[in-house]
Amino acid sequence: MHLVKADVVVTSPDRNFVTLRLETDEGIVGLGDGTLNGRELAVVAYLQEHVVPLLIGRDAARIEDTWQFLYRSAYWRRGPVTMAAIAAVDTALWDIKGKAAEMPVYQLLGGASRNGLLAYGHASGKELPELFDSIREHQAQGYKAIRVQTGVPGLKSIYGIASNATYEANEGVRYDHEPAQRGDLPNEEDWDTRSYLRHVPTVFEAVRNEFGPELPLLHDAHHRLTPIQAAKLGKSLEPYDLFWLEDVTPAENQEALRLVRQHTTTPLAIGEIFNTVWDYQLIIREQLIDYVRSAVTHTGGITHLKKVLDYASQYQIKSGMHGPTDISPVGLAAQMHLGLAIHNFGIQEYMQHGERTDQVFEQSFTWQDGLLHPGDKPGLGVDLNLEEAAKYPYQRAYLPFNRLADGTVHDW
Ligand code: KDG
Ligand code: MG
Repeated sequence: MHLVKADVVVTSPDRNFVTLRLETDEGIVGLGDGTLNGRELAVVAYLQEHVVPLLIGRDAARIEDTWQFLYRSAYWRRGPVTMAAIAAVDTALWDIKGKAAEMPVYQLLGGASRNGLLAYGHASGKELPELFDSIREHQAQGYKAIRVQTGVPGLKSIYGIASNATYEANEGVRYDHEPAQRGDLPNEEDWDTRSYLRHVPTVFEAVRNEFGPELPLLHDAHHRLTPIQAAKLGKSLEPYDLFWLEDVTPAENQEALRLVRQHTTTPLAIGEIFNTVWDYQLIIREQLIDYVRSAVTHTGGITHLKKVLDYASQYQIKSGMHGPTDISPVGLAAQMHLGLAIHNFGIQEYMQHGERTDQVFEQSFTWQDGLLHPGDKPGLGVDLNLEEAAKYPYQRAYLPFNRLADGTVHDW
């Protein structure tokens, strides 16, 4: 079975998505997600200019060989653009293999290791009352684990707090809490580490007092701290028994986590901006983390992320795959299949896409009693409705960035 067609579909129903659509000579269609939030067209160009011409005529069954060929023959390795493009091809080939075998992808990966995937949602509120309402709403929707983000005194806007109120009010659609804001320039936000470090433990104390000790709680520091600040935060959150503390230090410096680890037993999660197993080499071997945050979409697809997670399993490190809305329904489905199959699944981030997105991507997963399941349709279980997709052309969008009070650019 050979590939005869490869189209890169860009659509922006609630936000931009990049989907690779492969077709075989037997008429089987496979989908792969290559969305890189705020840099979408770089992946489109990489795919269209450099990858698609190499795919036509290739044997669709040779997933590992195609992965190695795309990775090694480029000579230039790693990086988010390259790895998202390879992920799109790899995921689409798994979709094709599942359809050809008439099996859901998780069966090809060894079959289910569990009945469903524990998922966490994003509760947020600028102040405590809004935050508590948001946690209750998530519980009412069935979430059994909840990420908690709040405002910080003195800061106007901050990562993780819904800034979609205006958009919602104006356009009547649900945007999300992780905007790559549509527009010609990125939004500027502000940041103050001392205020954040003082405030966050008080929020978790209030949440534990209100919701009790059982509810698994997570928090994302989003790369904004130095190692010693991160160590301090981990220590100060210990009484509130977090499920994990995410991205405490900028991901580039993996050795930073040694220092954090020496000071705190709060579990650590990292890796949503990592692309390969080599980014994890030191922190997995030295057991500096507890959860791998990589997404199928940004880590070379199912083939490569499975290798990362198999390596992690030797050290009792589990998966915590990245699942905000900038992972498309295709990418999310791919990681549900992977998460269902591997033994060292930990938790799946699940933010829920908007209605328009769900019309463009027809999905067959289930979400019941706080557990996700990818469903049993052959392949990934997602169809792309091309007519719907064509209604929503690409819109330029940027992630926000931070400046300190003195004007210095800071991690967002
Ligand atoms: O595109 C950036 C988002 O994917 C990121 O901000 C989301 O940190 C994130 C998370 O944990 O979901
Ligand atoms: Mg994160």
